[in-house]
Amino acid sequence: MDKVAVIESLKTHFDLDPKTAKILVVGLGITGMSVARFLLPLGFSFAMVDSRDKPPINEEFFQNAPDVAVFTGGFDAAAFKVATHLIVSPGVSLHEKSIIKAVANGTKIVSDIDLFACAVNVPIVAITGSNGKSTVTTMLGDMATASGKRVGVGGNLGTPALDLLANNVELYVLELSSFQLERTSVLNAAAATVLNISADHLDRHADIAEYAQEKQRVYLGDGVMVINADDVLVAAMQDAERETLSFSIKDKADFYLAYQGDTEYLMYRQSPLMPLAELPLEGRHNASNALAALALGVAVGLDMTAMCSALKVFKGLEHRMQRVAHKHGITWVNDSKATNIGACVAALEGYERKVILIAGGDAKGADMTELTPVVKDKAKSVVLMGKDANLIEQALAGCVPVHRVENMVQAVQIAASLASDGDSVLLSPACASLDQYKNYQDRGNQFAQAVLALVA
Ligand code: UMA
Ligand code: ADP
Repeated sequence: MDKVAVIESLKTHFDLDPKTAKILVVGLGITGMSVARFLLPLGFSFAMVDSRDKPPINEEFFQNAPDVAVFTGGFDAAAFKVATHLIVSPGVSLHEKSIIKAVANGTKIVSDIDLFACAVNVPIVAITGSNGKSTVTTMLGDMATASGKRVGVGGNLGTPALDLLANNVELYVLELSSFQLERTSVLNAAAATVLNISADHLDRHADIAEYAQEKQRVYLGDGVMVINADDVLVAAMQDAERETLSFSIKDKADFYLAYQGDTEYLMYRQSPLMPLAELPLEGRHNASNALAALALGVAVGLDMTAMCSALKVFKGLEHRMQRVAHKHGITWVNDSKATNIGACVAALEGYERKVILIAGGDAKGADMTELTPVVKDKAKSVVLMGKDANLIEQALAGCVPVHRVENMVQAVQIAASLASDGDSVLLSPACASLDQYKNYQDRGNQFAQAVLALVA
């Protein structure tokens, strides 16, 4: 990293000058720590704050950075008052009183993604959307590696963007959440996409229009816009002045699906790329994900043959439509990462025969009646648990038998009693997990354990 060039860029875009800036890093999670590791060697003075009483503290870092003041157990008013810049972690709402007050007093908000964009001089691919971000980000990372590129893959996926910075990287692929995007003003990705928009995080965004607007920020700059032509909210984001690549699983687009003879192919304009059947993932939504990844790859010059080879061996990610067991004619599928309605709908739509659905958890303010038509069409019964089970039960009233349970072991037991030969039992909760589980992985693991114990 050329420190002088990075500081110049930070000064130009954010007035961030190590000689004058007083930075407050908000959040001591992995984002906050990646920011701290970035700022320290550039000579910035900064403090850190976290509202939690016991946030994770990296002792080793603070031993080597004795000048960095740390405030925990609330947002220290004095720390906010003196700050010229706040670098706010994605888990902290911009509607926090201390942040609103600071902004009103002229303090600037910067994100870790802004800092990253100022530090990078190789292409960035930015991926957002309500569903499929992690899948497409990982797919594209694999495609880049198969094309012989040294690639850094992370962001909301897990590794904070700033922790990816390395001298030899030729391409960065970032998954970005709406929280990361809402506080980002400099990105200029070489290629970017909003994969789809469906209701999510409405407990943190005013409404779906505001949520879509935050997602649209992924297209900031003048890079190639990769547009999902099947999604009206995304298609409306297209800018006629900008270079665009479209994808669709319904109609003709730059990347689309078409039959040649009896075989359905992934297509790029007039060229068949590979048979869809060679994509080793369940569900039409994964065909959409593959087309999006191909479009992004073409936009940054990856090799088409290498990209298709990577798709043919892509195994998918854990907790997304993952087959856990097939025993006594019953298939058990873990889709615990379906933390919103859109993902659950996509999962159900992939089935030809009716399934037994296990759902429920924290609905995050979403309107559960959006589940009703597809559940009616694709589920023969529904097992519900968690904080918003009532809401879902009301939404499904009269259209499908509903069974209420307290925990995953009960859910699996009752699903087993309802299932017969040839059925699938699908955990696709349409809700966040945090009301009952550590995270969606924990929920998926508890499902898998209960299933394996039952079928053993
Ligand atoms: N928190 C406080 N007070 C604070 C700071 C944080 O209570 O002062 C809480 C937050 O509400 C949250 C937790 O602490 O519950 C962590 O928040 P954070 O902003 O410190 O998060 P990081 O550890 O930095 O991780 C973040 C992303 N987390 C969130 O957006 C909540 C990670 O996405 C991401 O992988 C990581 O940065 C690297 O970029 C996780 C996530 O759940 C996987 N994302 C949401 C999603 O995918 O739906 C958006
Ligand atoms: P994200 O990172 O956006 O949460 P993931 O790839 O982790 O996306 O998948 C999350 C959930 O969404 C899973 O349940 C998965 O089966 C589902 N999903 C993946 N891609 C899509 C898509 N294109 N449309 C709808 N649902 C999808």
